Amino acid sequence: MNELFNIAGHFIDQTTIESIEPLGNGLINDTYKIMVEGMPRYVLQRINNAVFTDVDMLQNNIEAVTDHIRQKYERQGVTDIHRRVLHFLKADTGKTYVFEDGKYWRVMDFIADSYTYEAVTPGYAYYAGRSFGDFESLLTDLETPIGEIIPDFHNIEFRLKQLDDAVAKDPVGMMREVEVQKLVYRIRAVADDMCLGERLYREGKLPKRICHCDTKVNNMLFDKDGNVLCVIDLDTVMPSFVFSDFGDFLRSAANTGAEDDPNLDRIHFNMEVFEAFAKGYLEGTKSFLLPIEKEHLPYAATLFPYMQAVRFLTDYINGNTYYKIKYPVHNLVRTRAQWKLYEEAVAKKEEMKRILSL
Ligand code: GN1
Ligand code: MG
Repeated sequence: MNELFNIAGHFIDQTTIESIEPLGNGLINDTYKIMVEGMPRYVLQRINNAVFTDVDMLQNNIEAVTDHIRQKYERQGVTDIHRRVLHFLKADTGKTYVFEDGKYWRVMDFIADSYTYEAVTPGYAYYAGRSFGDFESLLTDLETPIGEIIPDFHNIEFRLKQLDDAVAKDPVGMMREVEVQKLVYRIRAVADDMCLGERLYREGKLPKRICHCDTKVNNMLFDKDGNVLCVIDLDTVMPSFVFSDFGDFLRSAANTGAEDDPNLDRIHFNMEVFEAFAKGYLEGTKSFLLPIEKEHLPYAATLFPYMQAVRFLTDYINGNTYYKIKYPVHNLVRTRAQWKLYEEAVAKKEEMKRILSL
């Protein structure tokens, strides 16, 4: 705890802090809220620098994105800007992060009276679609270059290659498990189809845009009436296909079960959430979305559970070195759940096309 108080002291007056408490369910960074006068006032985060190896680039990206959005809101006369876009504090080092004892930390303002959800109703999904669409739209004219903070982050060919490497090395002997072998087999059987996006890109047909790239439901703040206040967790903002934001939101929001649900019977793909989210997303992106991007949104809805299954299984085979886990087979349970969701999404592809009038 003392460590947290000392770190916070680089950003704010340490004597005003009442307590520092854990916040949220992120799988990568460690997040805390800093309590001042009985209220959460700031968010303190330890940046996982095994995942984000270039923290300077990371914070430059985030500052460029938040400054750009803030300026646009100012020009548009938006009144509650401090609730609509994240604001990172400068430390006594002049940067928006500090490095101490081998760890990186940052502090941002806490947005009061805001809520995060692990599941949403279709109504909320509509607002979320609109907000992620608006988010991409606001960034189409960003001139500051945004670095690819995790190279090939949503490149499924690369993720499959990582799986191949894990299978070949098999560092902890997981390939002895028949279930793991079967999952690898199933993943590989459809791999070519799932790499469609990368092929379209190489053929020069599909653009990359500045995307959020981690559009899980819980990366968005809502107000008490269900309106979206603010898009959060901006670490992975980088050039990607729009499929990233469309697909990853549905991966979490359209899943009727949990991301790591041990009961596969609970996992279905909710088409009402799909329809509402797609409506909002298409409205938000109407100024720039190309027909080829729209046409492949159903593919995106299947790609993200697939990619997440590949990533969770790879981590399981590697001995759980990337994602935080709560029990030894957590990554295997997550893989099963994501695979089930992938199958459910595939079964709904024709219906998705109908809804999108494709
Ligand atoms: C990670 O940190 P968090 O929980 O928002 C991951 C995402 C995965 C997600 C799976 C940098 O996001 O890509 O989709 O877990 N972020 C990174 O829940 O790998
Ligand atoms: Mg998050």
